[in-house]
Amino acid sequence: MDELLKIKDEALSQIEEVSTLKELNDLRVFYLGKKGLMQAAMKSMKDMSKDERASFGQVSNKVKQEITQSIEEKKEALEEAEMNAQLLEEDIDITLPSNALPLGSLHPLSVVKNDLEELFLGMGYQVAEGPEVESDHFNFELMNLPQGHPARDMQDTFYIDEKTLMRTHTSPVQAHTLLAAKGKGPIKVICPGKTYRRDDDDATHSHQFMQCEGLVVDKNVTMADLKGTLEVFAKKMFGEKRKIRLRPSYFPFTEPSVEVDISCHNCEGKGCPMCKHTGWIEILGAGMVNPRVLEMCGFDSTVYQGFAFGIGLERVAMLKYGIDNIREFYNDDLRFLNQFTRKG
Ligand code: FA5
Repeated sequence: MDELLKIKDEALSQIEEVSTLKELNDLRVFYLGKKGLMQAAMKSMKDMSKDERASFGQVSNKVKQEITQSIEEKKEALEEAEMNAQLLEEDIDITLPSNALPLGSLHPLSVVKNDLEELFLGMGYQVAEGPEVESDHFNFELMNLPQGHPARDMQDTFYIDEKTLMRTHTSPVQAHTLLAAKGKGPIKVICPGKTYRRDDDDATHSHQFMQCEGLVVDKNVTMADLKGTLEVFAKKMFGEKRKIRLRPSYFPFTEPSVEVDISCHNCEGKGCPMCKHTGWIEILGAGMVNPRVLEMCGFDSTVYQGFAFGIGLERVAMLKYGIDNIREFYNDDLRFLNQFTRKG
C-alpha cells in the first residue's frame, strides 16, 4: 500500500514538472503502460490474502485514476500553452499595409474597344466577329468591289493566295452577318477587330490597325438614324460638347457615303495643330448600305434599308488620349502602356 501511495506522489509531482507533451507521454508509459510501475505493483497481488487483495485493488484503482486524471489535465494545459505560443508566433498584423501586387494594365486599344462595346451594347447592338484571314469574295466582291474595280486601289492588300487575303477592313463582317440573317431583319451589330493593309508605316498609318464596323438593317432606316447614332457615339466618346459634321464621300458599299468629322476637342473648334487649323477631325467613314450589297447578301432592298460605319480605333484612341504617333500602340513600351491603368 505504501508503495502505491509513494508511486502516486512521485507520479503527481513529476507530472507537475513536465513541460512538453512528449515528456508527459513518457511519464504515462512509465507509470501506466503495460510494463509500467503500476502494472508491476499489481503483480504483487497474487501473494496477498483475499481481503488484502480487495483493499489493494481498490487503492490501486484510485491511484491509477488520479494519475490518469492528472495526466489529462496536464495534457490539456500543455496543449493550450502550445497553441497560444503558436498563435503568438504566427500573429499577423492585419492593419499593416499589404505589398501591392503588380497588376497589368489594359492596352489603350482594348480600353477603346471595351468602351465602344459598352456604348453600343447599351443601344441594343450585338457584337459580331469575322475572320482576319478572309476571302476576296467577302472582303471585296460582296462589298460591291468586283475584280478590277478601281476602288480596290483604296485598300492596298496583303494577299495570301489569289483568293485569300488579310482583311483590309471590318466591312466583310457585314456580309457574314447579312448572309447569316437569311434576308430577315432587324440587324444591329458592331464588329471590332484587326485589319491589315500594305500601307507604309508613318505617324498615322500602320500596316496592322483596328477598326470597328457598325451595321443596322431594318425597315424604314434613314440617314437621320445614322447621324443620331454617330452623334451619341461622338458625345459619349469625346464629351458632351462635341459636334459632328457629315461630308459627302465615296465607298462602293454605301450609297450615299459620308466622311464624318468631329469638332476638335483640343481647341473647341477654334483651330489648332491637332485639327490642322480646321476645327474638325475626321474619324470615320459611313453611309447607307448600298442596295446592291443587301441584294447580294440575300436581302430585299425594296423592303430593307440600312446604315453602316467604320471607325478607326487607333484614330479614336489617339484623339482621346492625345497620342501623336500610331507606332506607340505597337512598340510594347511599358512606360507608354502603364499609363492606361485598369478601370475600377
Ligand atoms: C473603310 O475601311 C471602310 N470600310 C469604312 C466604312 C465602313 C465606310 C462602313 C462606310 C461604311 P477607310 O479606308 O476610310 O474606310 O478606313 C476607315 C478608318 O480606318 C480610317 O478613318 C482610319 O481611321 C482607319 N485606317 C485606315 N487605314 C489605316 C492605316 N493604315 N492605319 C491606321 N488606321 C487606318
